[in-house]
Amino acid sequence: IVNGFEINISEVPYHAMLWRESTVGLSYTCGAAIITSNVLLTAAHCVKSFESIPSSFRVIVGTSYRLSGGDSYKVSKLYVHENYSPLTLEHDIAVLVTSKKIKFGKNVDAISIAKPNINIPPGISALVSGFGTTSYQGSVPGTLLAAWVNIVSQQECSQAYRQLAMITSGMICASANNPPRDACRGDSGGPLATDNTLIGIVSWGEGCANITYPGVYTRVSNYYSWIINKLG
Ligand code: 4AZ
Repeated sequence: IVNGFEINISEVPYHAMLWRESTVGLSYTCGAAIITSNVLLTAAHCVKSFESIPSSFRVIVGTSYRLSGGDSYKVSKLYVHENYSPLTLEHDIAVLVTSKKIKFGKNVDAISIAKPNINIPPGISALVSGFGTTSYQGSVPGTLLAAWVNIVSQQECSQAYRQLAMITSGMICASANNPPRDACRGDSGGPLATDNTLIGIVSWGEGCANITYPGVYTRVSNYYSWIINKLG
């Protein structure tokens, strides 16, 4: 998160970290958001390469610290969107199912997902949280950061990215200025929330906190039925 503020996990109890276990050890992978007592959402690009080994992933919930505290749960199932494209970054969403029920409390809770009929007017503010870098070439913070960003219209975002990429209906953009605030590397998969509702998943962008290029998020409301289907 660039130009964010330190936030206590109790203010964003739906925030989770995704780690991956390999022969080399555990490595921080991405953010995620708790949506039920055993289901989280993340970005497809966070997990696509290891789709066939869900048990290599752990989610850590309930901590404001990157390297300490919280409760760890093994991932038992992982669903990457069938139409996810690493080229266009369309449908950048995945569902994680934990092998045990997540224990909820002051620091751990689920967030409602945006329904298909939700109205998200350009200009409203939403909170993005994460353990990602504080600038594009910068370092990772030890503590959870968050930033308020403003929703950008599809037209304005498409115009900003016209020479680089397509902004599709499955994406939602947000940015903030003075100082420029944005998600950055390592924030991917993490939540963009407003009004106790998950509206976005950190997906991509051209650099970080570049006022020319808004941050791009997966538009959760577009995937409501897809998500519900995976819940079984
Ligand atoms: C990344 O590389 C990344 N500013 C995530 C978010 C944004 C840019 C890059 C949005 O994970």
